[in-house]
Amino acid sequence: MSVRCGIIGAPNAGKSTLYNALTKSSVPAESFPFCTIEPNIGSVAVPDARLEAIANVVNVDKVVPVVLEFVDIAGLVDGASRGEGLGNRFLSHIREMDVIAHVVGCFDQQTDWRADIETVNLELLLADLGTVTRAIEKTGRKARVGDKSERAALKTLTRIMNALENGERASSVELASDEVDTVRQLHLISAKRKFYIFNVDESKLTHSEFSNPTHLQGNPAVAICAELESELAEMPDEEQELFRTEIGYDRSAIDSIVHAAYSVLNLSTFYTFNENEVRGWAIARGTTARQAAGRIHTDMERGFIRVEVMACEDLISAGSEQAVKKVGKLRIEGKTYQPQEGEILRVRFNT
Ligand SMILES: Nc1nc2c(ncn2[C@@H]2O[C@H](COP(=O)(O)OP(=O)(O)OP(=O)(O)O)[C@@H](O)[C@H]2O)c(=O)[nH]1
Ligand SMILES: [Mg+2]
Repeated sequence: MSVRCGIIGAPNAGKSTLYNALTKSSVPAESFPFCTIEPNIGSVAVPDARLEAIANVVNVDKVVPVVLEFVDIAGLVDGASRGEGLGNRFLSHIREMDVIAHVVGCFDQQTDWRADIETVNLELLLADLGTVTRAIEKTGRKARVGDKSERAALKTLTRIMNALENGERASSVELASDEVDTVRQLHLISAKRKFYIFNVDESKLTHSEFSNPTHLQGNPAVAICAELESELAEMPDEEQELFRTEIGYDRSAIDSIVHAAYSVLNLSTFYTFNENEVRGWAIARGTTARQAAGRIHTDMERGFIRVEVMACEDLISAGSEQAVKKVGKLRIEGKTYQPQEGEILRVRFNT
């Protein structure tokens, strides 16, 4: 189970350096434009101390964390949507992502990072505009031969086109429930949730200019130092922690990024365990117990009877499932129950 995160930004923003640090792989990161030629896909376990704690209590060795999947593509330059540079070739990979991480390089005094943000965002809008325009042509042909649903779709698409032409993201267009599918099918980049990653100089990590910028249209931002992260990635875990404490920056890039991705996607984590493993799952808040069961296995959703729920803190402090039951903190819930952050679920179902 993974959350897919597409890394975009201007050339030399530090995307590959960050990607390497996160995935500890070795994608070449060099200071010339378009160092990244093929998109790179890598996975990172979401750090989660609760998994280990649960595993301890229930006495299993194997923990399966939530995974963040990253795709690193080439930088987007002015004109990318018309085929300039290489970034555009990989936008199709970004279309498959759940969330967009826009890396902004500000470690070098010379870069005009505000202009870089504008350029990248404009190219993304133009790329979406191309997608919508093609969809309108196709839908228009069908609408002319009198298909009613195609005529409705055409109206929706035209509204999206107008918004994009006004420089607004597709996500800013309010859609009626019967319009959602038409837009979803296009996988527009500007319809996706996004957050900014400011790649700053180590000395500026705690600068409020970057940790709390106000000009990002409500999209959250985190500040990291890709170079520092790539040095830390080489160290053993305990050393990394010491180092971070020493420089007064105790939040790792992956923690910040997970936090941002969870917040823009409105995700929460629940857990399951059996005699073999403890597993973490990320679901959108508001997902029902039955839908959550479907994430584990489609049979569980189909044959759903009820779910037994406990807070992982209760299990950890009580020391066993039996003890949780004894103090009356194991609850039985039905299919419409909405699991809360940190709960452990045991789904009962008919096979
Ligand atoms: N000083 C400093 N240099 C950095 C930092 N992050 C990246 N760099 C350098 O900037 C250059 C470009 O970094 P990359 O990670 O390749 O940039 P990119 O965004 O992947 O570039 P493209 O793939 O060409 O779009 C490299 O020489 C990095 O070492 C940083 O935080 N501080
Ligand atoms: Mg790169």
